[in-house]
Amino acid sequence: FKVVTQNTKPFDGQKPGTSGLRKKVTVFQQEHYLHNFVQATFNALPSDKVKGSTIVVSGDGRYWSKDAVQIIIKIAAANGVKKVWVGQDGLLSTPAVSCIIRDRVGPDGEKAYGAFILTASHNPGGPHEDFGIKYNAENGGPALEGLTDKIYSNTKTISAYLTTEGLPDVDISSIGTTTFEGPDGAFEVDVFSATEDYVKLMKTIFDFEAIKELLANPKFSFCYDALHGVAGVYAKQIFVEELGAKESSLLNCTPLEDFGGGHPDPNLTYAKELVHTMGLGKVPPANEPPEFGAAADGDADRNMILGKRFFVTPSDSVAIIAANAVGSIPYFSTGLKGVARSMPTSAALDVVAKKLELKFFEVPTGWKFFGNLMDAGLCSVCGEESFGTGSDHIREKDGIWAVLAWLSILAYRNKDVGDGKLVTVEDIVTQHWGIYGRHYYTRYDYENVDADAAKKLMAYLVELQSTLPEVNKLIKETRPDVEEVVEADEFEYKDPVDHSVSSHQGICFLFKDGSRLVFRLSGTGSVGATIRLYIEQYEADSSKTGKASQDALAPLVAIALKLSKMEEFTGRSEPTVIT
Ligand code: VG1
Ligand code: CO
Repeated sequence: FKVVTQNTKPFDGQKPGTSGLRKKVTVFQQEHYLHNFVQATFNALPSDKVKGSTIVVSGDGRYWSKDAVQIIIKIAAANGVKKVWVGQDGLLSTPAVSCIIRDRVGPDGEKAYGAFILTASHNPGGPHEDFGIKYNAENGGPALEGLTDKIYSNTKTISAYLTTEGLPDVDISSIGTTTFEGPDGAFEVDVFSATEDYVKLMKTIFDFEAIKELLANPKFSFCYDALHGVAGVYAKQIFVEELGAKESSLLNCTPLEDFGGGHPDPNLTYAKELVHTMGLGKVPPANEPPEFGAAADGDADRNMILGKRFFVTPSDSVAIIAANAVGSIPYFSTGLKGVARSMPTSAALDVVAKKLELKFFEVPTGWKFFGNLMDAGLCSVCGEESFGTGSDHIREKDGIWAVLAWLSILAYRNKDVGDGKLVTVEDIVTQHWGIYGRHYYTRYDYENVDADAAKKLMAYLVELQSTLPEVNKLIKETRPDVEEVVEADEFEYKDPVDHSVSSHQGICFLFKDGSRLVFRLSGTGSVGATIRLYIEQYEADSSKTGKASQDALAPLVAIALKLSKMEEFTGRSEPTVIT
Protein backbone atom coordinates (compact mmCIF):
# COMPACT_ATOMS: atom_id res chain seq x y z
CA PHE A 1 0.00 0.00 0.00
CA LYS A 2 0.92 3.66 -0.40
CA VAL A 3 0.65 6.51 2.10
CA VAL A 4 -1.44 9.44 0.92
CA THR A 5 -2.15 12.86 2.39
CA GLN A 6 -5.80 13.83 2.55
CA ASN A 7 -6.71 17.49 2.94
CA THR A 8 -9.29 18.28 5.59
CA LYS A 9 -10.79 21.12 7.63
CA PRO A 10 -11.22 21.32 11.41
CA PHE A 11 -14.51 20.34 13.02
CA ASP A 12 -15.81 22.27 16.03
CA GLY A 13 -16.19 20.61 19.39
CA GLN A 14 -13.75 17.70 19.21
CA LYS A 15 -12.83 18.23 22.83
CA PRO A 16 -12.43 14.97 24.76
CA GLY A 17 -14.67 15.03 27.86
CA THR A 18 -14.45 13.08 31.13
CA SER A 19 -13.72 9.95 29.13
CA GLY A 20 -13.03 10.63 25.46
CA LEU A 21 -14.96 12.19 22.59
CA ARG A 22 -18.65 11.27 22.50
CA LYS A 23 -21.08 12.38 19.82
CA LYS A 24 -24.05 11.07 17.89
CA VAL A 25 -23.13 8.38 15.36
CA THR A 26 -24.28 10.72 12.58
CA VAL A 27 -21.70 13.28 13.70
CA PHE A 28 -18.94 10.66 13.57
CA GLN A 29 -20.15 9.53 10.15
CA GLN A 30 -19.35 12.89 8.56
CA GLU A 31 -16.52 12.58 6.09
CA HIS A 32 -13.11 13.11 7.77
CA TYR A 33 -14.61 13.53 11.28
CA LEU A 34 -13.10 10.46 12.95
CA HIS A 35 -10.01 10.73 10.72
CA ASN A 36 -9.29 14.23 12.02
CA PHE A 37 -9.52 13.14 15.64
CA VAL A 38 -7.27 10.12 15.14
CA GLN A 39 -4.67 12.15 13.23
CA ALA A 40 -4.85 14.89 15.89
CA THR A 41 -4.06 12.18 18.45
CA PHE A 42 -1.08 10.84 16.51
CA ASN A 43 0.15 14.43 16.08
CA ALA A 44 -0.05 14.90 19.84
CA LEU A 45 2.18 11.87 20.49
CA PRO A 46 5.98 11.89 20.00
CA SER A 47 6.51 10.76 16.39
CA ASP A 48 9.51 8.57 17.25
CA LYS A 49 7.24 6.61 19.61
CA VAL A 50 4.50 6.20 17.02
CA LYS A 51 6.85 5.01 14.27
CA GLY A 52 7.25 1.24 14.52
CA SER A 53 4.82 0.99 17.45
CA THR A 54 2.01 -1.42 18.26
CA ILE A 55 -1.42 0.12 18.87
CA VAL A 56 -4.63 -1.50 20.13
CA VAL A 57 -7.94 -0.67 18.41
CA SER A 58 -11.25 -2.15 19.67
CA GLY A 59 -14.28 -1.36 21.75
CA ASP A 60 -17.67 -2.24 23.14
CA GLY A 61 -19.06 -3.29 19.74
CA ARG A 62 -21.56 -0.46 19.41
CA TYR A 63 -22.98 0.56 16.05
CA TRP A 64 -20.34 1.90 13.60
CA SER A 65 -17.43 0.32 15.53
CA LYS A 66 -16.49 -1.99 12.68
CA ASP A 67 -16.25 0.91 10.20
CA ALA A 68 -14.21 2.87 12.73
CA VAL A 69 -11.75 0.00 13.25
CA GLN A 70 -11.02 -0.10 9.50
CA ILE A 71 -10.57 3.68 9.29
CA ILE A 72 -8.18 3.72 12.24
CA ILE A 73 -6.14 0.77 10.92
CA LYS A 74 -5.44 2.75 7.74
CA ILE A 75 -4.55 5.99 9.49
CA ALA A 76 -2.31 4.07 11.90
CA ALA A 77 -0.50 2.34 9.03
CA ALA A 78 0.01 5.66 7.27
CA ASN A 79 1.46 7.20 10.44
CA GLY A 80 4.13 4.51 10.69
CA VAL A 81 2.50 2.19 13.23
CA LYS A 82 3.88 -1.30 12.62
CA LYS A 83 1.20 -3.45 14.24
CA VAL A 84 -2.42 -2.99 15.12
CA TRP A 85 -3.87 -5.33 17.74
CA VAL A 86 -7.60 -5.99 17.49
CA GLY A 87 -9.86 -8.10 19.72
CA GLN A 88 -11.89 -10.64 17.75
CA ASP A 89 -14.85 -8.87 16.06
CA GLY A 90 -13.38 -5.56 17.22
CA LEU A 91 -14.52 -6.33 20.76
CA LEU A 92 -12.50 -5.54 23.85
CA SER A 93 -13.86 -4.20 27.12
CA THR A 94 -12.25 -1.03 28.43
CA PRO A 95 -10.61 -2.93 31.33
CA ALA A 96 -9.38 -5.62 28.93
CA VAL A 97 -7.72 -2.94 26.77
CA SER A 98 -5.97 -1.58 29.84
CA CYS A 99 -4.82 -5.10 30.73
CA ILE A 100 -3.60 -5.75 27.17
CA ILE A 101 -1.57 -2.53 27.03
CA ARG A 102 0.07 -3.41 30.33
CA ASP A 103 0.50 -7.18 30.08
CA ARG A 104 0.31 -8.54 26.55
CA VAL A 105 3.56 -9.39 24.80
CA GLY A 106 3.34 -10.11 21.07
CA PRO A 107 5.16 -12.85 19.15
CA ASP A 108 8.06 -10.49 18.37
CA GLY A 109 8.35 -9.40 22.00
CA GLU A 110 6.41 -6.22 21.21
CA LYS A 111 4.20 -4.36 23.68
CA ALA A 112 1.40 -1.91 22.91
CA TYR A 113 2.21 1.78 23.05
CA GLY A 114 -1.40 2.90 23.37
CA ALA A 115 -4.98 2.21 22.38
CA PHE A 116 -7.97 3.72 20.68
CA ILE A 117 -11.02 2.48 22.60
CA LEU A 118 -14.23 2.74 20.63
CA THR A 119 -16.99 3.28 23.13
CA ALA A 120 -19.44 5.79 24.50
CA SER A 121 -19.60 3.61 27.61
CA HIS A 122 -23.02 3.82 29.28
CA ASN A 123 -24.59 5.96 26.52
CA PRO A 124 -27.07 4.18 24.21
CA GLY A 125 -25.89 2.91 20.80
CA GLY A 126 -27.40 2.53 17.34
CA PRO A 127 -27.65 4.61 14.16
CA HIS A 128 -29.30 7.53 16.01
CA GLU A 129 -27.48 7.18 19.30
CA ASP A 130 -23.90 7.70 20.50
CA PHE A 131 -20.46 6.69 19.33
CA GLY A 132 -17.23 7.51 21.11
CA ILE A 133 -13.48 7.20 21.02
CA LYS A 134 -10.81 7.63 23.62
CA TYR A 135 -7.07 7.22 23.69
CA ASN A 136 -5.31 5.27 26.42
CA ALA A 137 -1.62 5.68 27.09
CA GLU A 138 1.31 3.37 27.78
CA ASN A 139 0.38 2.81 31.44
CA GLY A 140 -2.98 1.45 30.28
CA GLY A 141 -4.91 4.45 31.58
CA PRO A 142 -6.93 7.18 29.89
CA ALA A 143 -4.84 9.97 28.35
CA LEU A 144 -4.11 12.65 30.94
CA GLU A 145 -5.33 16.22 30.53
CA GLY A 146 -1.98 17.40 29.13
CA LEU A 147 -2.42 15.02 26.21
CA THR A 148 -6.15 15.50 25.68
CA ASP A 149 -5.64 19.30 25.65
CA LYS A 150 -3.01 18.85 22.95
CA ILE A 151 -5.29 16.57 20.94
CA TYR A 152 -8.08 19.12 21.16
CA SER A 153 -5.85 21.98 20.12
CA ASN A 154 -4.63 19.90 17.15
CA THR A 155 -8.22 19.28 16.04
CA LYS A 156 -8.70 23.05 15.80
CA THR A 157 -5.87 23.58 13.33
CA ILE A 158 -5.72 20.30 11.41
CA SER A 159 -5.47 20.71 7.63
CA ALA A 160 -4.55 17.18 6.50
CA TYR A 161 -4.37 13.60 7.69
CA LEU A 162 -2.44 10.57 6.49
CA THR A 163 -4.15 7.49 5.20
CA THR A 164 -3.42 4.65 2.81
CA GLU A 165 -4.17 3.67 -0.75
CA GLY A 166 -4.26 -0.01 -1.58
CA LEU A 167 -4.68 -1.28 2.00
CA PRO A 168 -7.86 -3.39 1.96
CA ASP A 169 -10.30 -3.77 4.86
CA VAL A 170 -9.03 -6.45 7.22
CA ASP A 171 -11.13 -9.43 8.34
CA ILE A 172 -11.45 -8.89 12.10
CA SER A 173 -13.87 -11.77 12.65
CA SER A 174 -11.26 -14.50 12.80
CA ILE A 175 -8.16 -14.86 14.95
CA GLY A 176 -4.83 -14.54 13.14
CA THR A 177 -2.27 -12.15 11.72
CA THR A 178 -2.51 -10.47 8.33
CA THR A 179 0.63 -8.87 6.91
CA PHE A 180 0.75 -6.07 4.35
CA GLU A 181 3.70 -4.50 2.57
CA GLY A 182 3.92 -0.74 3.08
CA PRO A 183 6.52 1.94 2.36
CA ASP A 184 8.31 1.20 5.66
CA GLY A 185 8.17 -2.60 5.25
CA ALA A 186 5.71 -5.02 6.84
CA PHE A 187 2.53 -3.75 8.52
CA GLU A 188 0.53 -6.27 10.54
CA VAL A 189 -2.97 -6.56 11.89
CA ASP A 190 -3.19 -9.13 14.65
CA VAL A 191 -6.66 -10.31 15.68
CA PHE A 192 -6.79 -12.24 18.95
CA SER A 193 -9.15 -13.57 21.60
CA ALA A 194 -10.92 -10.76 23.45
CA THR A 195 -10.80 -12.64 26.73
CA GLU A 196 -7.50 -14.52 26.98
CA ASP A 197 -5.23 -11.87 28.55
CA TYR A 198 -7.94 -10.56 30.83
CA VAL A 199 -8.94 -13.97 32.17
CA LYS A 200 -5.30 -14.76 32.84
CA LEU A 201 -4.96 -11.55 34.87
CA MET A 202 -8.12 -12.23 36.90
CA LYS A 203 -6.76 -15.65 37.83
CA THR A 204 -3.65 -14.05 39.32
CA ILE A 205 -5.79 -11.73 41.46
CA PHE A 206 -8.60 -13.91 42.81
CA ASP A 207 -8.92 -17.37 44.30
CA PHE A 208 -11.03 -18.93 41.53
CA GLU A 209 -11.40 -22.20 43.47
CA ALA A 210 -12.99 -20.41 46.43
CA ILE A 211 -15.42 -18.54 44.17
CA LYS A 212 -16.24 -21.77 42.36
CA GLU A 213 -17.18 -23.38 45.66
CA LEU A 214 -19.42 -20.46 46.54
CA LEU A 215 -21.20 -20.66 43.19
CA ALA A 216 -21.66 -24.41 43.68
CA ASN A 217 -23.16 -23.94 47.16
CA PRO A 218 -26.88 -24.81 46.86
CA LYS A 219 -27.73 -21.97 49.24
CA PHE A 220 -26.13 -19.44 46.91
CA SER A 221 -27.52 -18.20 43.62
CA PHE A 222 -26.12 -15.79 41.07
CA CYS A 223 -27.26 -13.59 38.22
CA TYR A 224 -25.37 -11.27 35.85
CA ASP A 225 -26.73 -8.76 33.34
CA ALA A 226 -24.39 -7.37 30.65
CA LEU A 227 -27.15 -5.15 29.19
CA HIS A 228 -26.02 -6.40 25.76
CA GLY A 229 -22.66 -4.72 26.15
CA VAL A 230 -19.22 -6.25 25.71
CA ALA A 231 -19.20 -7.61 29.30
CA GLY A 232 -21.23 -10.58 28.06
CA VAL A 233 -18.17 -11.98 26.28
CA TYR A 234 -16.19 -11.96 29.53
CA ALA A 235 -19.11 -13.10 31.68
CA LYS A 236 -19.56 -16.27 29.61
CA GLN A 237 -15.88 -17.08 29.78
CA ILE A 238 -15.32 -16.26 33.45
CA PHE A 239 -18.59 -16.94 35.27
CA VAL A 240 -19.75 -19.91 33.22
CA GLU A 241 -16.65 -21.57 31.71
CA GLU A 242 -14.18 -20.92 34.51
CA LEU A 243 -16.35 -20.68 37.60
CA GLY A 244 -19.19 -23.04 36.77
CA ALA A 245 -22.14 -20.66 36.98
CA LYS A 246 -25.22 -21.81 35.08
CA GLU A 247 -25.62 -20.47 31.55
CA SER A 248 -29.12 -19.39 32.63
CA SER A 249 -27.66 -17.04 35.23
CA LEU A 250 -26.52 -14.72 32.43
CA LEU A 251 -28.95 -12.07 31.19
CA ASN A 252 -28.41 -10.05 27.99
CA CYS A 253 -24.91 -11.41 27.54
CA THR A 254 -24.83 -11.31 23.75
CA PRO A 255 -23.26 -8.02 22.63
CA LEU A 256 -25.58 -6.06 20.32
CA GLU A 257 -24.74 -2.97 18.27
CA ASP A 258 -27.68 -1.09 19.76
CA PHE A 259 -27.65 -2.78 23.18
CA GLY A 260 -31.11 -4.13 22.35
CA GLY A 261 -32.42 -0.56 22.21
CA GLY A 262 -31.64 -0.10 25.91
CA HIS A 263 -29.49 2.24 27.89
CA PRO A 264 -26.41 0.19 28.87
CA ASP A 265 -26.02 1.87 32.24
CA PRO A 266 -26.05 -0.43 35.28
CA ASN A 267 -28.30 1.40 37.73
CA LEU A 268 -31.73 0.87 39.24
CA THR A 269 -33.40 2.79 36.40
CA TYR A 270 -31.83 1.20 33.35
CA ALA A 271 -30.96 -2.37 34.40
CA LYS A 272 -34.69 -3.12 34.53
CA GLU A 273 -34.60 -6.87 33.97
CA LEU A 274 -31.99 -7.50 36.65
CA VAL A 275 -33.70 -5.14 39.08
CA HIS A 276 -36.93 -7.07 38.60
CA THR A 277 -35.21 -10.46 38.95
CA MET A 278 -33.56 -9.34 42.19
CA GLY A 279 -36.90 -8.34 43.69
CA LEU A 280 -36.25 -4.60 43.55
CA GLY A 281 -38.79 -3.74 40.86
CA LYS A 282 -42.33 -2.44 41.39
CA VAL A 283 -43.77 -5.88 40.63
CA PRO A 284 -42.46 -8.89 42.59
CA PRO A 285 -40.69 -11.50 40.41
CA ALA A 286 -42.25 -14.92 39.72
CA ASN A 287 -39.30 -16.73 41.34
CA GLU A 288 -37.42 -16.18 44.57
CA PRO A 289 -34.63 -13.67 43.71
CA PRO A 290 -31.01 -14.89 43.56
CA GLU A 291 -28.66 -14.11 46.47
CA PHE A 292 -26.40 -12.03 44.27
CA GLY A 293 -26.91 -9.99 41.13
CA ALA A 294 -24.70 -7.64 39.16
CA ALA A 295 -24.73 -5.64 35.94
CA ALA A 296 -22.23 -3.86 33.70
CA ASP A 297 -22.30 -0.94 31.29
CA GLY A 298 -21.59 -1.04 27.54
CA ASP A 299 -17.80 -1.19 27.81
CA ALA A 300 -17.83 -3.26 31.03
CA ASP A 301 -15.95 -0.85 33.25
CA ARG A 302 -18.96 -0.08 35.45
CA ASN A 303 -20.73 -2.40 37.85
CA MET A 304 -23.87 -2.49 39.93
CA ILE A 305 -23.91 -4.90 42.88
CA LEU A 306 -27.21 -6.17 44.25
CA GLY A 307 -28.19 -8.61 46.95
CA LYS A 308 -31.58 -10.26 47.23
CA ARG A 309 -34.00 -7.27 47.35
CA PHE A 310 -31.02 -5.13 48.28
CA PHE A 311 -29.10 -2.37 46.49
CA VAL A 312 -25.46 -1.62 47.30
CA THR A 313 -24.57 2.01 46.58
CA PRO A 314 -21.32 2.25 44.62
CA SER A 315 -19.83 4.53 47.29
CA ASP A 316 -20.46 1.80 49.88
CA SER A 317 -19.22 -0.90 47.52
CA VAL A 318 -15.71 0.54 47.21
CA ALA A 319 -15.55 1.13 50.98
CA ILE A 320 -16.63 -2.45 51.69
CA ILE A 321 -14.17 -3.90 49.19
CA ALA A 322 -11.38 -1.84 50.77
CA ALA A 323 -12.37 -2.94 54.27
CA ASN A 324 -12.50 -6.64 53.30
CA ALA A 325 -9.83 -6.95 50.62
CA VAL A 326 -7.06 -8.30 52.79
CA GLY A 327 -7.95 -11.90 53.56
CA SER A 328 -10.60 -12.28 50.87
CA ILE A 329 -8.53 -11.43 47.80
CA PRO A 330 -5.06 -12.98 47.34
CA TYR A 331 -3.82 -9.98 45.28
CA PHE A 332 -4.14 -7.83 48.43
CA SER A 333 -2.65 -10.32 50.87
CA THR A 334 0.21 -7.97 51.71
CA GLY A 335 -2.12 -5.08 52.45
CA LEU A 336 -3.41 -2.00 50.63
CA LYS A 337 -1.03 0.76 49.56
CA GLY A 338 -3.77 3.35 49.86
CA VAL A 339 -7.30 4.11 48.70
CA ALA A 340 -8.89 6.88 46.64
CA ARG A 341 -12.29 8.14 45.57
CA SER A 342 -13.59 10.84 43.28
CA MET A 343 -14.77 14.05 44.94
CA PRO A 344 -18.55 13.48 44.62
CA THR A 345 -18.28 9.88 45.87
CA SER A 346 -19.47 9.53 49.47
CA ALA A 347 -17.05 9.59 52.35
CA ALA A 348 -17.72 5.93 53.26
CA LEU A 349 -14.23 5.14 52.00
CA ASP A 350 -12.72 7.95 54.10
CA VAL A 351 -14.00 6.31 57.27
CA VAL A 352 -12.46 2.96 56.30
CA ALA A 353 -9.15 4.64 55.41
CA LYS A 354 -9.06 6.37 58.76
CA LYS A 355 -9.84 3.26 60.78
CA LEU A 356 -7.41 1.06 58.85
CA GLU A 357 -4.79 3.83 58.73
CA LEU A 358 -4.54 3.82 54.95
CA LYS A 359 -3.30 6.59 52.70
CA PHE A 360 -6.32 8.37 51.27
CA PHE A 361 -6.85 10.59 48.21
CA GLU A 362 -9.78 12.59 46.84
CA VAL A 363 -9.52 13.24 43.08
CA PRO A 364 -11.74 14.89 40.46
CA THR A 365 -14.35 12.85 38.57
CA GLY A 366 -12.89 10.58 35.88
CA TRP A 367 -10.67 7.55 36.16
CA LYS A 368 -7.58 9.22 34.68
CA PHE A 369 -6.82 10.88 38.01
CA PHE A 370 -6.31 7.56 39.80
CA GLY A 371 -3.60 6.42 37.37
CA ASN A 372 -0.80 8.67 38.62
CA LEU A 373 -1.44 7.59 42.22
CA MET A 374 -1.32 3.94 41.21
CA ASP A 375 1.79 4.35 39.06
CA ALA A 376 3.47 5.93 42.09
CA GLY A 377 2.45 3.02 44.34
CA LEU A 378 0.13 5.17 46.47
CA CYS A 379 -3.21 3.54 45.82
CA SER A 380 -4.55 -0.02 45.59
CA VAL A 381 -8.34 0.33 45.58
CA CYS A 382 -10.43 3.20 44.26
CA GLY A 383 -13.94 4.03 43.20
CA GLU A 384 -16.50 6.49 41.97
CA GLU A 385 -20.14 6.93 42.91
CA SER A 386 -21.03 6.40 39.24
CA PHE A 387 -20.82 2.61 39.54
CA GLY A 388 -17.06 2.52 38.96
CA THR A 389 -14.78 0.41 41.14
CA GLY A 390 -11.28 -0.87 40.55
CA SER A 391 -7.75 -1.44 41.68
CA ASP A 392 -4.17 -1.03 40.56
CA HIS A 393 -4.24 -4.30 38.60
CA ILE A 394 -5.02 -2.08 35.59
CA ARG A 395 -5.61 1.65 35.03
CA GLU A 396 -9.36 1.63 34.34
CA LYS A 397 -12.34 0.84 36.48
CA ASP A 398 -13.31 -2.75 36.07
CA GLY A 399 -16.86 -4.10 36.19
CA ILE A 400 -16.07 -7.83 36.18
CA TRP A 401 -13.28 -7.31 38.73
CA ALA A 402 -15.78 -5.67 41.10
CA VAL A 403 -18.11 -8.67 40.81
CA LEU A 404 -15.23 -11.07 41.46
CA ALA A 405 -14.20 -8.94 44.45
CA TRP A 406 -17.70 -9.20 45.92
CA LEU A 407 -17.89 -12.93 45.21
CA SER A 408 -14.50 -13.31 46.93
CA ILE A 409 -15.74 -11.48 50.01
CA LEU A 410 -18.88 -13.62 50.08
CA ALA A 411 -16.83 -16.79 49.59
CA TYR A 412 -14.50 -15.82 52.43
CA ARG A 413 -17.33 -14.93 54.81
CA ASN A 414 -19.12 -18.18 54.00
CA LYS A 415 -16.04 -20.40 54.20
CA ASP A 416 -17.00 -22.10 57.42
CA VAL A 417 -20.74 -21.60 57.28
CA GLY A 418 -21.41 -25.38 57.02
CA ASP A 419 -25.10 -26.03 57.70
CA GLY A 420 -25.52 -22.53 59.08
CA LYS A 421 -27.16 -19.56 57.43
CA LEU A 422 -25.53 -18.03 54.38
CA VAL A 423 -23.89 -14.63 54.96
CA THR A 424 -25.64 -12.44 52.39
CA VAL A 425 -24.77 -9.23 50.57
CA GLU A 426 -27.20 -7.42 52.86
CA ASP A 427 -25.50 -8.89 55.95
CA ILE A 428 -22.12 -7.68 54.77
CA VAL A 429 -23.37 -4.16 54.09
CA THR A 430 -25.36 -3.78 57.31
CA GLN A 431 -22.46 -5.15 59.36
CA HIS A 432 -20.25 -2.58 57.64
CA TRP A 433 -22.66 0.23 58.60
CA GLY A 434 -22.60 -1.10 62.15
CA ILE A 435 -18.84 -0.68 62.30
CA TYR A 436 -18.25 2.42 60.19
CA GLY A 437 -21.60 4.20 60.15
CA ARG A 438 -23.70 4.78 57.06
CA HIS A 439 -23.45 7.41 54.35
CA TYR A 440 -26.92 7.91 52.94
CA TYR A 441 -26.37 8.83 49.32
CA THR A 442 -28.21 9.80 46.19
CA ARG A 443 -27.50 11.47 42.86
CA TYR A 444 -29.93 13.55 40.81
CA ASP A 445 -29.16 13.95 37.10
CA TYR A 446 -30.78 16.67 35.02
CA GLU A 447 -30.03 15.51 31.50
CA ASN A 448 -30.12 17.46 28.28
CA VAL A 449 -30.61 20.82 29.98
CA ASP A 450 -30.07 23.91 27.85
CA ALA A 451 -26.28 24.37 27.91
CA ASP A 452 -26.53 28.08 28.62
CA ALA A 453 -28.93 27.60 31.51
CA ALA A 454 -26.61 24.98 33.03
CA LYS A 455 -23.65 27.33 32.76
CA LYS A 456 -25.62 30.10 34.44
CA LEU A 457 -26.65 27.81 37.29
CA MET A 458 -23.04 26.80 37.88
CA ALA A 459 -21.83 30.42 37.70
CA TYR A 460 -24.51 31.34 40.23
CA LEU A 461 -23.30 28.58 42.59
CA VAL A 462 -19.68 29.69 42.23
CA GLU A 463 -20.82 33.11 43.44
CA LEU A 464 -23.02 31.72 46.20
CA GLN A 465 -20.43 29.38 47.70
CA SER A 466 -18.19 32.35 48.44
CA THR A 467 -20.75 33.88 50.85
CA LEU A 468 -21.43 31.41 53.65
CA PRO A 469 -23.74 33.72 55.65
CA GLU A 470 -26.02 33.99 52.61
CA VAL A 471 -25.96 30.20 52.19
CA ASN A 472 -26.84 29.61 55.82
CA LYS A 473 -29.61 32.20 55.72
CA LEU A 474 -31.21 30.32 52.80
CA ILE A 475 -30.87 27.06 54.71
CA LYS A 476 -32.55 28.44 57.83
CA GLU A 477 -35.43 29.71 55.67
CA THR A 478 -35.86 26.35 53.94
CA ARG A 479 -35.15 23.67 56.54
CA PRO A 480 -34.34 24.99 60.00
CA ASP A 481 -33.81 21.37 61.10
CA VAL A 482 -30.66 21.04 58.99
CA GLU A 483 -27.22 21.94 60.32
CA GLU A 484 -25.33 24.84 58.83
CA VAL A 485 -22.76 24.79 56.07
CA VAL A 486 -19.27 25.20 57.49
CA GLU A 487 -17.29 25.13 54.29
CA ALA A 488 -17.96 25.62 50.59
CA ASP A 489 -15.61 25.62 47.67
CA GLU A 490 -15.08 25.03 44.00
CA PHE A 491 -13.02 21.85 43.92
CA GLU A 492 -9.52 22.15 42.55
CA TYR A 493 -7.09 19.23 42.47
CA LYS A 494 -3.35 19.34 42.57
CA ASP A 495 -1.98 15.97 41.50
CA PRO A 496 0.43 14.90 44.27
CA VAL A 497 2.62 13.08 41.75
CA ASP A 498 3.01 15.37 38.73
CA HIS A 499 1.68 18.52 40.48
CA SER A 500 -0.64 19.32 37.57
CA VAL A 501 -3.68 21.35 38.59
CA SER A 502 -7.28 20.64 37.53
CA SER A 503 -9.69 23.48 38.32
CA HIS A 504 -13.48 23.99 38.22
CA GLN A 505 -14.20 20.40 39.22
CA GLY A 506 -17.53 21.09 40.92
CA ILE A 507 -19.04 23.08 43.77
CA CYS A 508 -19.11 21.47 47.18
CA PHE A 509 -21.05 22.48 50.30
CA LEU A 510 -19.92 20.78 53.50
CA PHE A 511 -22.33 20.78 56.47
CA LYS A 512 -21.40 20.74 60.15
CA ASP A 513 -22.45 17.08 60.55
CA GLY A 514 -20.36 15.94 57.57
CA SER A 515 -23.23 15.98 55.09
CA ARG A 516 -22.34 17.24 51.62
CA LEU A 517 -23.96 18.67 48.52
CA VAL A 518 -21.98 18.64 45.29
CA PHE A 519 -22.93 20.17 41.95
CA ARG A 520 -21.07 19.59 38.71
CA LEU A 521 -21.56 19.44 34.97
CA SER A 522 -21.19 16.10 33.22
CA GLY A 523 -18.42 15.70 30.68
CA THR A 524 -19.76 12.60 28.93
CA GLY A 525 -23.02 13.72 27.33
CA SER A 526 -23.43 14.29 23.62
CA VAL A 527 -26.26 16.85 23.53
CA GLY A 528 -27.00 19.85 25.76
CA ALA A 529 -25.69 19.75 29.31
CA THR A 530 -26.23 17.39 32.21
CA ILE A 531 -26.23 18.80 35.73
CA ARG A 532 -25.36 16.31 38.43
CA LEU A 533 -26.36 16.90 42.03
CA TYR A 534 -24.81 14.61 44.63
CA ILE A 535 -26.30 14.41 48.12
CA GLU A 536 -24.84 12.65 51.11
CA GLN A 537 -25.51 12.42 54.82
CA TYR A 538 -23.46 10.61 57.41
CA GLU A 539 -25.09 8.65 60.20
CA ALA A 540 -22.65 7.30 62.76
CA ASP A 541 -25.35 6.01 65.13
CA SER A 542 -25.83 2.36 64.21
CA SER A 543 -29.44 2.39 65.44
CA LYS A 544 -30.29 4.92 62.72
CA THR A 545 -28.70 3.32 59.68
CA GLY A 546 -31.82 1.46 58.51
CA LYS A 547 -33.82 4.28 56.92
CA ALA A 548 -34.76 4.45 53.23
CA SER A 549 -32.19 6.77 51.69
CA GLN A 550 -34.68 9.04 49.87
CA ASP A 551 -36.41 9.65 53.25
CA ALA A 552 -33.17 10.28 55.09
CA LEU A 553 -32.01 12.70 52.42
CA ALA A 554 -35.24 14.62 51.81
CA PRO A 555 -34.23 17.71 53.86
CA LEU A 556 -30.88 17.98 52.04
CA VAL A 557 -32.59 17.57 48.67
CA ALA A 558 -34.90 20.47 49.50
CA ILE A 559 -31.91 22.61 50.40
CA ALA A 560 -29.99 21.66 47.28
CA LEU A 561 -32.88 22.65 45.02
CA LYS A 562 -33.34 25.91 46.88
CA LEU A 563 -29.65 26.87 46.94
CA SER A 564 -29.17 26.17 43.24
CA LYS A 565 -32.50 27.64 42.07
CA MET A 566 -32.67 24.46 40.01
CA GLU A 567 -36.18 24.93 38.68
CA GLU A 568 -35.71 28.63 38.05
CA PHE A 569 -32.60 28.08 35.94
CA THR A 570 -33.50 24.84 34.16
CA GLY A 571 -37.29 24.75 34.13
CA ARG A 572 -37.09 21.25 35.57
CA SER A 573 -39.12 20.29 38.59
CA GLU A 574 -37.84 16.70 38.54
CA PRO A 575 -34.48 15.13 37.69
CA THR A 576 -34.21 12.84 34.65
CA VAL A 577 -32.64 10.01 36.63
CA ILE A 578 -32.12 9.38 40.33
CA THR A 579 -29.43 6.88 41.32
C1 VG1 B 1 -19.35 10.08 34.21
C2 VG1 B 1 -19.20 9.73 35.67
C3 VG1 B 1 -17.74 9.56 36.01
C4 VG1 B 1 -17.12 8.51 35.09
C5 VG1 B 1 -17.35 8.90 33.65
C6 VG1 B 1 -16.86 7.84 32.68
O1 VG1 B 1 -18.72 11.31 33.96
O2 VG1 B 1 -19.79 10.71 36.48
O3 VG1 B 1 -17.63 9.19 37.37
O4 VG1 B 1 -15.74 8.39 35.33
O5 VG1 B 1 -18.74 9.08 33.41
O6 VG1 B 1 -17.46 6.62 32.91
P1 VG1 B 1 -19.52 12.70 33.87
O7 VG1 B 1 -18.49 13.73 33.49
O8 VG1 B 1 -20.60 12.50 32.86
O9 VG1 B 1 -20.11 12.92 35.22
V1 VG1 B 1 -17.75 5.58 31.61
O10 VG1 B 1 -18.13 4.10 32.24
O11 VG1 B 1 -19.05 6.44 30.88
O12 VG1 B 1 -16.41 5.70 30.67
CO1 CO C 1 -18.06 2.60 30.86
